[in-house]
Amino acid sequence: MAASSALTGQDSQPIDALIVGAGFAGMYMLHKLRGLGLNSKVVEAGSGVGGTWYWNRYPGARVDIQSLEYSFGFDEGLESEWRWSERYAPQPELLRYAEHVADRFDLKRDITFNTRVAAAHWDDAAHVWNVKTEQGEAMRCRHLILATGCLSIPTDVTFPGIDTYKGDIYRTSRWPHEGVDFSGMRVGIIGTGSSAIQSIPIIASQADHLTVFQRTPNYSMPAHNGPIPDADFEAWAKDPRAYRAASKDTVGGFQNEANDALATDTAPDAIKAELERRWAWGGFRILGAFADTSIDPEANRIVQEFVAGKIREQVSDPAVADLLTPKDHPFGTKRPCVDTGYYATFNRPNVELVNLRAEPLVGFTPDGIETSAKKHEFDAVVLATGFDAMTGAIDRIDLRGVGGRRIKDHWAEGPRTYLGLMVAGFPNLFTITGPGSPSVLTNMINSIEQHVEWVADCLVSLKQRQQTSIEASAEAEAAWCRHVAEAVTPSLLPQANSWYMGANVPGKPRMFMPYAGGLNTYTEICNQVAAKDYEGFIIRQGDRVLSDSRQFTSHPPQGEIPEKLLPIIVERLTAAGLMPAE
Ligand code: NA7
Repeated sequence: MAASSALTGQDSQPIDALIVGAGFAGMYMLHKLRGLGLNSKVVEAGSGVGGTWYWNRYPGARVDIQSLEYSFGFDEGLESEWRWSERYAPQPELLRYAEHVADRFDLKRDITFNTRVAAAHWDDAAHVWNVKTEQGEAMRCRHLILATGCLSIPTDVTFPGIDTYKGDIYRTSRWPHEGVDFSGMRVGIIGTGSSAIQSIPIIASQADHLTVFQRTPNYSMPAHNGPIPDADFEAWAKDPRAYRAASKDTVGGFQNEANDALATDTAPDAIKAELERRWAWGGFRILGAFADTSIDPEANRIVQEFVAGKIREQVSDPAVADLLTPKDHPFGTKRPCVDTGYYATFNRPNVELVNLRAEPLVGFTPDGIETSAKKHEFDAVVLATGFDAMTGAIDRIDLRGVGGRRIKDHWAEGPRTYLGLMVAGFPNLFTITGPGSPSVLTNMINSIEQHVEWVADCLVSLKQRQQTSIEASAEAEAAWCRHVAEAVTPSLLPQANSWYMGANVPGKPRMFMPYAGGLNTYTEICNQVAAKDYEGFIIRQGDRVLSDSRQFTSHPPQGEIPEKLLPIIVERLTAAGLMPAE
């Protein structure tokens, strides 16, 4: 109960909104609310803005969506004055962009840095959030907006004997600001996810020797990075509004030339030509090659084999190429990586691949890492071991809603939300790109813009009508969770042990967290919900309930489903209990 909460008894006037996090989401949220005359502040754990791009400074860190699309579109002045240097901007440039946004809109005067929120308790009587930071500061706000990022809390992975190791240990997600020079060193790296795949080629080019400890290989496509071709820039610059609108009106929030054709209906020569063309283009374009690869295992196998062939082309030792080829998950069911020279790095004489499946990691020694087969000596070790994705930054806050209910308890079987935006029993709490929203399956900037604008409209509507609180109904939350499951179940996505499923964190409930129905569909649903006077939400003025529509009745626009895929879809939905058996 709020009455017994340690966070009551504060007498300061509540501000309209407290935003947690000064990454792209928190910055735009602040700018937007300020423009609407709402008194808003941000607290940020780091000493600067940028979120992901503030923390992840490992060598080779860069965005994997093209920069022309991975940048804000909400302000034409900002858009026209910034010119990206490369197709896929490197982290330092992304951080400069974040700084530029903060300066241009004078955001820092309302951001408190080096401050992490420890607790936030809803006060049932006063209808405000009482917030406490790890630094001991107390704040009150009507609305609490978590812009805490989907990949911001590293997993707690540790290894026996790690404290005895005498060399340096670096985490990709907490890289020293001054950088690291590995020249002349023997280096080990644990992990082969995106962070490792981006950093391995650079570390290998500096170090005397690099040992890569791989448990599970990932699929990676070449970025073919370089300056933005003039033709691409001109196509974008001709009408950036139209370009952005087209990006947002896609499943992934970026342009991918999605093809309606089915691989299983296409002649082998034509498949090869299409996949080659997309591979040469680079990045995620291959994901849109055929409409059935995300659903039909047969179609997916065609792409798997194509990519395996590409790995063999790049890696001269066939045994190493084989080890680098994923075999445990369909293509695209874990976030594919986008690299610059990753596979070719294994042709270097100073790079060695250790297969932890055959030679498990025993632990650290004072001099390095021991596997069941050998002791490896290192001057430095890099941990590229991933994140407690989507929920980690939220459930680490002592967050308590109505009646003192803790978010951890509410999410004991996986994160339940309504639209990925709000949680039943947690009034006036918003999550930007939260679980249950398209978020990590999309271009994050476009998802952020859509969420920020929806939340801002909602707060304006509440204020105009002197409404004090909005809360997702339990019924709407349950209906949304079911819809999230319906959206992903027909696909192959749940078949991988991915961080999308919470599979990389021991003990984390297995549940596919992001909404797989597409950013375009999702935006349409959110707009319908708002247009129906926030259906599925309970709106109050003080204790008085003003609107209580409870049910979520909005429906996603129905796209055409190729007839050939229907039996697979029906079978999976039926097996999951999401469709009655005939
Ligand atoms: P990822 O993609 O979660 O990769 C983490 C890697 O670390 C992965 O290869 C893991 O192997 C490996 N790992 C984790 N724990 C261990 C232990 N205990 N022993 C050995 N290997 C381990 O994180 P990233 O930071 O690379 O990328 C995250 C996202 O950021 C990425 O998807 C992009 O969206 C940007 P495993 O697969 O579990 O066998």
